[in-house]
Amino acid sequence: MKILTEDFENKVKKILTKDKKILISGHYNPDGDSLGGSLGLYYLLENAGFDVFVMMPSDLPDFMKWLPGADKISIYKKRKNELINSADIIFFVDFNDVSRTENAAEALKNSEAVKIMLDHHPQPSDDAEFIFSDTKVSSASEIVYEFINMLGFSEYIDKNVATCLFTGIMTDTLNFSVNSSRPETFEIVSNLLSLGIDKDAVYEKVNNNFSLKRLKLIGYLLYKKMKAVSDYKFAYMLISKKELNEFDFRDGDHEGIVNMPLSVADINVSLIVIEQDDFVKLSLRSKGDYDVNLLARKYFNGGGHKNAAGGRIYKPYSEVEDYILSSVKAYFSEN
Ligand SMILES: [Mn+2]
Repeated sequence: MKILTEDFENKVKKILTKDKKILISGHYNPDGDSLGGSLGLYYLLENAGFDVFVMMPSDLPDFMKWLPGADKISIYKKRKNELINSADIIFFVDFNDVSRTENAAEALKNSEAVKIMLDHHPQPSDDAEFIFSDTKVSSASEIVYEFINMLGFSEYIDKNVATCLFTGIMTDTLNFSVNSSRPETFEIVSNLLSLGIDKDAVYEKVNNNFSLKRLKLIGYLLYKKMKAVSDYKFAYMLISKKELNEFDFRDGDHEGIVNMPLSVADINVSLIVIEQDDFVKLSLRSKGDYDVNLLARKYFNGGGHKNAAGGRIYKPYSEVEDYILSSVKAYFSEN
């Protein structure tokens, strides 16, 4: 499913002129793809002589703060409405609905700027006039690469652009283990590598850059907290606020942890539940045809991709486990 607004290429080329002020926005709790895609596009447009700036609705996870341009990102706060209101063009990178920007959503929605969505999540909303979205593509960063080529701007891809886009592709494919069977993905990676990026250093900084406490948290979760429901080949873990504090848990720490139960032959769906102040946050992962996007959309006020999704439950933490078990049971009996 490739959604390209009719005559997208010509219309966007006409709009994208150097007298315009361009804002690039990622999603709330930005991941490697949203950051890599946004910063790659940022450097590209800057190299090409455009007036461009980057905003994220919330802070970067620690393991992404080394990215080229990370220090140039504005983190959205109410006063940043000026930033949004001054933009003529706004790029949405790696999200399909403006609600994914949480606290920045209202200002982004109300802005009169022309909005261009560069994404790969299913069912893009009509929050952008121009949509370049393809669920078959590994990452929004890969979409950004295709977008750059479409504009005829590939001569402006330098080492910074390449490092950012590579980081997005690598992280969204879990180091090329999922969503990376299209030959085009590797052709793009090959082109990025030829620009002299340090692939091994990117891998190290992303994957081997965590705290000792996080490792102990993983041990604790897998040993003490993980439960498996063998009837449904499903595993889940709940983490309370108290436990989060005890292990100095940071945003982004659960990335990776939720994948671990899937290394078991008989587990096809994994779910991690994290208590927040006003709600309970969920992260879901699956193997093969098990569609956690559907599960998250139907029961957990969320969504995402077939094999990776997120959601929220607006119930007291003490009631969440029962709700999850009944939801998963219902889901498996329907599908
Ligand atoms: Mn992505």
